[in-house]
Amino acid sequence: MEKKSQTVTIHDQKVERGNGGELHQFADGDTPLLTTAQGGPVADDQNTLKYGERGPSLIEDFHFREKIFHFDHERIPERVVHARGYGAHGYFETYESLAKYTRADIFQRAGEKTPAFVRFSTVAGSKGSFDLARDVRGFAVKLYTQEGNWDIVGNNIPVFFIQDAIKFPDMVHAVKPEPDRGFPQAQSAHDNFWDFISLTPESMHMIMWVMSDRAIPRSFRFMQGFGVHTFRFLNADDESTFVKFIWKPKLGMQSVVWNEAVKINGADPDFHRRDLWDAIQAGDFPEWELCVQLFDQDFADNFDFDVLDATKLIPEEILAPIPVGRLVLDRMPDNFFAETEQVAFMTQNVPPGIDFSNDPLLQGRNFSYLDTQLKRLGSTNFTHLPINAPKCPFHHFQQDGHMAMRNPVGRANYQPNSWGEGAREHPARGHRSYRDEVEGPKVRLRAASFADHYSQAGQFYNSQTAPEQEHIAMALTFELAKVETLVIRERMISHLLNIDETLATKVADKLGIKDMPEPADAAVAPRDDLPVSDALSILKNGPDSFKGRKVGVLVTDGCDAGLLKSLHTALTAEGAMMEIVAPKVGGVEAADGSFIEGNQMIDGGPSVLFDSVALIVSEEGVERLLGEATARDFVADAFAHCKFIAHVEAAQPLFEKAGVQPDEGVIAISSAADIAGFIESCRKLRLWAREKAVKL
Ligand code: HDE
Repeated sequence: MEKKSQTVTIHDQKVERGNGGELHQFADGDTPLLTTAQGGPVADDQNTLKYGERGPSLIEDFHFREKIFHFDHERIPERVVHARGYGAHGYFETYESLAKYTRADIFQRAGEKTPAFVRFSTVAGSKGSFDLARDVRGFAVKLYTQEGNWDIVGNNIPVFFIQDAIKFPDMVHAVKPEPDRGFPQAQSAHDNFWDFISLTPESMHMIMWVMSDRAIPRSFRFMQGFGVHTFRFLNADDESTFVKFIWKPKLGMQSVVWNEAVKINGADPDFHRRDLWDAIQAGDFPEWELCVQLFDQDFADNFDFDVLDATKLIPEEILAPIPVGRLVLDRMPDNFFAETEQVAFMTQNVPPGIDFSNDPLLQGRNFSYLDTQLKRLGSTNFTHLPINAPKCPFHHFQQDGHMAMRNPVGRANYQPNSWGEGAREHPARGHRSYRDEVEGPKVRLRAASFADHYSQAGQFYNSQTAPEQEHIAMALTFELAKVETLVIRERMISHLLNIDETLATKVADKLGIKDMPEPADAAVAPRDDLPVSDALSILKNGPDSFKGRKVGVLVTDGCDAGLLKSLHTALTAEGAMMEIVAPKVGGVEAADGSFIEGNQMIDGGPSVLFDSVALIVSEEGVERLLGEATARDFVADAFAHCKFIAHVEAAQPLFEKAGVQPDEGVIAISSAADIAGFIESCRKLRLWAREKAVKL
């Protein structure tokens, strides 16, 4: 049948409708011509080629077949760990020359800026899992230095579960969904994980960290990063200094509470990636300071623990971190897949002047990261992808293979050659390894110096504030309560007894374990003389500013627009953000007749998405809110999560309805001076003193 087309106008554009109602918008003016991947112009992208209007499709339709073929192959294997991640571009700026310690080019000149790409991630969940899982966060930094790419593939926790890389597949299998049932997703609260952990005492220090608030960060912007292993700096004379890397966020650290995390995952599974996106789009560029802990062989020999053991850290009070530069993230990728998904981090990417230690975890990683790129990116030529290519000149004779986009030019593709062509190595400028003297038999043995699994776990716990200790106990209880096999719960209690007796007793009590087990057999007796390290606590190192945080303001028709404006001005001056939460996202009409647009409707903007909240409502508006469960939850959750709440007098009935007994963190505002007081309180981030009263 003859095609009957009809021209209609959509968004001021003349568009043709086919006889099935489908839209054909033709290339003209600025609209480019749609082509196949071969560059062939396409006439119709709405209908497959058929024999007759209602007849079978034709295999001859090369445009259709190419389009579907490509679509079918859009996915590449997700990372086996750290699948869910989010990246951003930025730069690293060197503070001072570190030539005394390292000849790495990046550390030679003060003020030098080096392009960087960072990818944050969770470990256990798959690519589509939620952001606020209780988990370690990956903190992987690629620095495109003038002497090749340097990847610091770290985490937001300075220690790890295991000491030897050979245990990694077991550890990861145990935390991933159980293989017979295929769940739980992105959670460690299940039998397999705790079975493995309870049979692996070396994981106890890490367990204290992942059960702490470090594992539920409020934002990537508010967490520390660690290189974890001991590395080496090598200077021009090949002298070695051991080094540990720490990234410290300029905005300070902050975490959420577990009940909040659970709700955030429902309200906004992309909470962390949205936060980074929003901050960078708003020009509020997150920043970290790179600090180094430097030490020599003497220090290593005299330190309480083995510096090659990745389940141990060196307390900052013993070895002060020295700031050596800053990392600023100021640009989101143009395309998530091309950059964040295809970025290939590798621990073995080190420039001259940076070298490895013999940490058996690091040594194993140096094999894994190259191997995994071939599986994921499908070709040995993954360095040809722009995100992975060095930004300095490079020359080598590697050629051909899948998707080879750069091949050697000229006759010589080998060295040495008689043609005088091609690059040559340079002993002075190239990467040299530290001339480490090694001796001993070939053995499969764990060093005796790795055997103390409990002392630093206890030190971590003892260094926390009371609310943080309580959170650890609650997290352990939550996780172990999901474990169905009683003997695993008990085994964990027996380990906790070696870490802290009060903690063990509390968790056992909450789990309803009546007969306390014996403490686990310890290869080395746990020490109780390790001093408190304040650097290990989040709350002891909180920010003294509300900068970078977000207030959710619940408004109704008839609200005070002037007060709202004053709040907005004060928050902007503090460097904080504000979002309007309204009964209808279209907005509300204020008492003075002005119109206030909403950013969220109440259902979509629960208080868990904000660092603190304000209730700027009218009496009539509140009347209507009292019947809304979401409005009551908004207030009840903000209170239960120990947030500061600003409110106008008219909001009172909402507190009653939400079952909230206002305390000093519930702050009445009616003037600019009150608002200043509210913001002053918000700098403390949470009113932890309330936590006992709300007993989450
Ligand atoms: Fe990884 N790890 N890992 N890891 N890791 C990977 O590499 C591995 C370890 C870390 O955003 C994989 O490209 C082994 C410690 C981060 O793309 C894989 C061992 C630390 C990322 C791999 C470890 C990390 C990875 C999976 C034990 C903190 C994400 C996909 C010896 C210091 C990087 C990939 C990104 C990713 C192996 C232990 C951090 C399979 C064998 C310890 C941040 O190669």
